[in-house]
Amino acid sequence: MGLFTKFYSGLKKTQSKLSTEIRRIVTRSPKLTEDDIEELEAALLTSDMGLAVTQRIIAVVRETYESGGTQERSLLDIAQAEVVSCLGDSTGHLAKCDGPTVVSLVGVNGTGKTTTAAKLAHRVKAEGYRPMLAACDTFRAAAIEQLNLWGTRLDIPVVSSNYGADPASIAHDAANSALGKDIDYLFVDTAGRLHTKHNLMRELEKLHRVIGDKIDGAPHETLLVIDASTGMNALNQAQEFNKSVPLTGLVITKLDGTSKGGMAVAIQHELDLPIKFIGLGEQPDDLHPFSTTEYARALFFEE
Ligand SMILES: Nc1nc2c(ncn2[C@@H]2O[C@H](COP(=O)(O)OP(=O)(O)OP(=O)(O)O)[C@@H](O)[C@H]2O)c(=O)[nH]1
Ligand SMILES: [Mg+2]
Repeated sequence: MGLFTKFYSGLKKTQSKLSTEIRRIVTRSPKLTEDDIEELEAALLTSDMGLAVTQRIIAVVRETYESGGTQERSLLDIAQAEVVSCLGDSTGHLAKCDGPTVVSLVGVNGTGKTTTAAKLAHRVKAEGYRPMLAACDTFRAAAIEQLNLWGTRLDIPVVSSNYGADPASIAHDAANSALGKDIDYLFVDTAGRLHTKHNLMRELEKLHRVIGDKIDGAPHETLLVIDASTGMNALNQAQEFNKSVPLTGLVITKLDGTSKGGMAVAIQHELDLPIKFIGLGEQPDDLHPFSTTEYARALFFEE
């Protein structure tokens, strides 16, 4: 299945809501009225596209319709082109350096960090690299078993310890193990934490410091994992996490379960941080590099 087909089926909820609304507006009358424009604006905002991008789309729609260009370009095409022009044409990828590349997954509780760590490890393994997982969530019940299960299922080594152990000491051990075993990618699964809890943020800083002492430049990627249903509160999460542990990118998960898939557009537009991957399901293959053009195509696809 090509990337577009995957995006399209993963974003079905958002796409069908948007296209149904837009088709309803367009087929109602041959000419767009002020009411139609308002309804279009509401439809875009309901998908969590954000005010800035929505207003850009609306401005181009007005311009095109006022200059009589209705026949050439449908509303869906205009919206798609505007989203690409707002976000630029880019596709997410992971950094790779000499020796083990360390990728830390951080974020608030339940966003999909552990699943994303496993999916990423699975992904680089399929590309021919040697991955390893570090179970640095020693806090939440069953977190260690959860990562170990993924390790068994995907045949990927996991470094873990006991509940209550210092996450930084596991990171230290995992770094040693990765260096000793010629590992290409070490994925660090961290505990969920609220960005407002200062002691937990300090703990995360320590973990990163310790791993940086063992492996030059580590962590090379710090990815904030965001649940798509969070909406604009994600901006706040990103800003606060970024103050403690400089982020290199975002992963947006659970886009398959929401009709608010426009939030990826708003987030990418508002933050000076790339969305590197998106989660479109619970299975190992359901993580995809974020491509702005394919995403925009899938959002505004006309069946
Ligand atoms: N539908 C869907 N479910 C997802 C996706 N990513 C993760 N999940 C599910 O979300 C739930 C939470 O995922 P975890 O990976 O445990 O989340 P976490 O951030 O590690 O959670 P904590 O460690 O408790 O903070 C699980 O049931 C996952 O299967 C996704 O992209 N789509
Ligand atoms: Mg977890």
